Amino acid sequence: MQRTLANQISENAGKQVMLLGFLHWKRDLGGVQFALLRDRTGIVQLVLTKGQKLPLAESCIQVTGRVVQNAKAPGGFEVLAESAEVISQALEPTPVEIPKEEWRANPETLLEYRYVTLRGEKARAPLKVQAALVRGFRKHLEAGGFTEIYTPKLVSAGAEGGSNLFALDYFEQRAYLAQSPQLYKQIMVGVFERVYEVAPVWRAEEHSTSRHLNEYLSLDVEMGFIQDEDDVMDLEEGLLQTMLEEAHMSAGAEIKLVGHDFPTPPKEIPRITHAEARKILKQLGTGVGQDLNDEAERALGGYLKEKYNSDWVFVTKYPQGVRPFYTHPEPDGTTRGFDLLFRGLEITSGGQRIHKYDELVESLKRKGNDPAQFGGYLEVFKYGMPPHGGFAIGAERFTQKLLGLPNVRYARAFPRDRHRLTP
Ligand code: AMO
Repeated sequence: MQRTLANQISENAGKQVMLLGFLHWKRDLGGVQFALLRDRTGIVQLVLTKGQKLPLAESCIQVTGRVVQNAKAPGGFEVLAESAEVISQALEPTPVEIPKEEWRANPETLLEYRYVTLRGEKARAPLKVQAALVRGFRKHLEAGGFTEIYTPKLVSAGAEGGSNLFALDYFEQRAYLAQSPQLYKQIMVGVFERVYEVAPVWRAEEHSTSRHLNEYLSLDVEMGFIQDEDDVMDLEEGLLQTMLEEAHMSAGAEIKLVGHDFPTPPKEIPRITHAEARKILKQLGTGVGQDLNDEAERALGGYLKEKYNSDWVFVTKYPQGVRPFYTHPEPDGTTRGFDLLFRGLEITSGGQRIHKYDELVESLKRKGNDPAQFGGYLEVFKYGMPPHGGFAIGAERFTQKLLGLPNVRYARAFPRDRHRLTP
């Protein structure tokens, strides 16, 4: 008999089915036993008679039986099981009860036993939504003539500056884990004009926060022959629409399960300059530094929601002091660098880049870098580089904010943070 999946139960009402999955939960009520079987698509309620013996929760089972209607069962149907065979037996009870504890248990416990707690429906949902977002990302860019690239993750210099680099021994040399594919994606603009990458990056963040990971998935885009950074923001607007549509389409059940107010795709995102943002924040009485701190980002998010009913805002024209060396400067001391805030949190940085050799060398020096260290990157600017720009979306942070997760760690299967290297 062919396998029936949990999400195909209703269309099989009255029929005999064979299910494969994990024993999610069981309860013995004397004369009759209830159980839940979980597969990749969802959950099915099983009704078993007293004699049928069930293994420990999370064992893999094969069940055959008839589908009947029951308004009280999840999805309105259940299976009267005639046989339940164990395919792979769980050897021990799970450290937390998967159906019950997934959100209520202490986060430390959830993360420590992630290899099994991830099986919970609500625990796995963000990963499914994220996979859909990434699929939308690829889909939109492929349609726009972008080529997927794969850049080195072992590098000789940091692209983003700062001290958050992981160093390692590379034979006789010092190497680093890539903080971003920034320099390579720019080089690849000279090859394909339009490129993107979906890959992990590493940041040695000393502090443990609910928004920072030490390893995260960076969704990177770079495109050539632009006028200015507005072209890049236009691209991101369309891209976000496709990403959210794909999530709605192929992870709608998971979005519903998490039960957060998932946004509608943004048609047009308000763009305000950094100087305007600072003015607004001053009026609101929020302290601001050169870079917008978390409190400022949150306050700005709240203000824009009220004023434009928008969950999204591009903050543009950041000052030179707070942007990396590759950012295209403006004569007035600002840059063509922007951030995208979603519900008061930065989920993207981007901008137009410097594409002229001399200016790049100058900018490197101004930021205290030794141009000799950037040899392989700098060289390419001697051979004609178009005006170009791009951005990167932090996949986990975006997923976290979209789904209202209390911690960015829940948007990564096996998060790496200040104190966690396993599982
Ligand atoms: P930036 O350093 O701002 O820009 O990073 C881009 C986006 O990545 C996410 N992010 C993080 N997510 C989780 N944990 C972290 N520690 C972390 N750090 C950053 C955020 C952020 O907006 N090269 C530029 C991008 C570009 O200009 O194309 C860069 O990496 O969502």
